[in-house]
Amino acid sequence: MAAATSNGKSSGLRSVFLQVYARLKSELLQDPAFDWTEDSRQWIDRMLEYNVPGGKLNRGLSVIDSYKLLKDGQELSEDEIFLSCSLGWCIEWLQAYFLVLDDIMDGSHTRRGQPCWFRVPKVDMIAINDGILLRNHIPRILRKNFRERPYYVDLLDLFNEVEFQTASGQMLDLITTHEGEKDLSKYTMPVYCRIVQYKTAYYSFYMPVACALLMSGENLDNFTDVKNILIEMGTYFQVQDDYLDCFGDPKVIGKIGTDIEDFKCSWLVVQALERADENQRKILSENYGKSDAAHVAKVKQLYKDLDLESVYLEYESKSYEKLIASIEVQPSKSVQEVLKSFLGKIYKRQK
Ligand code: GPP
Ligand code: MG
Ligand code: MG
Ligand code: MG
Repeated sequence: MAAATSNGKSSGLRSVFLQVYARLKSELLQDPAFDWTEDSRQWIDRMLEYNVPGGKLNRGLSVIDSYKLLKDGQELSEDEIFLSCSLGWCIEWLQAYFLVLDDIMDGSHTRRGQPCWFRVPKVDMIAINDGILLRNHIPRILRKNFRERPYYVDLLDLFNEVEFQTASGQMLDLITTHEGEKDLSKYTMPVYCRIVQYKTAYYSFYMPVACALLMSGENLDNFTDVKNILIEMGTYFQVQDDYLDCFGDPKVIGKIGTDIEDFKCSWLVVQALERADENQRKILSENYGKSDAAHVAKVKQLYKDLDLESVYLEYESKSYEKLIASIEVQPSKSVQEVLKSFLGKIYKRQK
């Protein structure tokens, strides 16, 4: 582990991070609270390998990056590296739990370049229980490794709060779809922002920085400005997700979009509705939310006719400028660095 501590390069960090994953997995597979059999151990091992480490790992790695920046670039001890990596993995576990269930709810086909877990032969609805287990692994990792730390209770509280916010956002995402099916004009920008703030921004953006702050001994109540900036960043990130769902390359993003088929309140449909004339609105209401390729193609053509690509590029640069401006008025230089580093990871992303 020591070799990678000194340079702080992200490739080295990544390999240290993956070593910590192997250790956490092995601890979970020997959890004394369960009477393991060969089959059950194999199942969890395969389920974890399939769902936990295969993503971009942005959220998890951001905990370590942020913690380092908060320590003003000081060398981290072995202990600090292990702890910050473990918290990073707790967020990756949370993400795996959400994605396994989200893919069932969205009827998705692929994720991270492979079939969604519930589509794997013999998995099917066992995936629901696997999602519950992934969720249960988090407090077990925290108990084993953080129980004696002064911020243990705050960590548990953070994970509980953020899970609640995300599940509430998922509910909004799902029930808004029913409203939209009755009346497409319900899809407006304020409705959209509320959904994505809850379903994506808290767990993907606020959470990694909040973990690093807690590890640094900070009180999260003193960081509401930082939280608001991270929520803005999370909203921008979900706009990118929605854009890539339709216009991204599935080979690059690792998943095939389903937002049009699923009648989602996506950023693209909100923008289209703001710009469509009567005839174009008719095209939308006749074709949006249907699963066959011909209907989907009509919606995509309408997005092209309305030049939503330009609207998106404009939105990207405006959001970036706005975020940088609010970051630069932050009093702490190291907090500025944390936020800028996070923003740099997602600006103009293709995957
Ligand atoms: C992303 O939405 C939101 C989540 C993954 C949160 C799910 C929350 C649960 C409580 C299950 P998305 O459906 O747009 O993501 P993707 O495009 O990756 O499927
Ligand atoms: Mg989904
Ligand atoms: Mg979803
Ligand atoms: Mg999506």
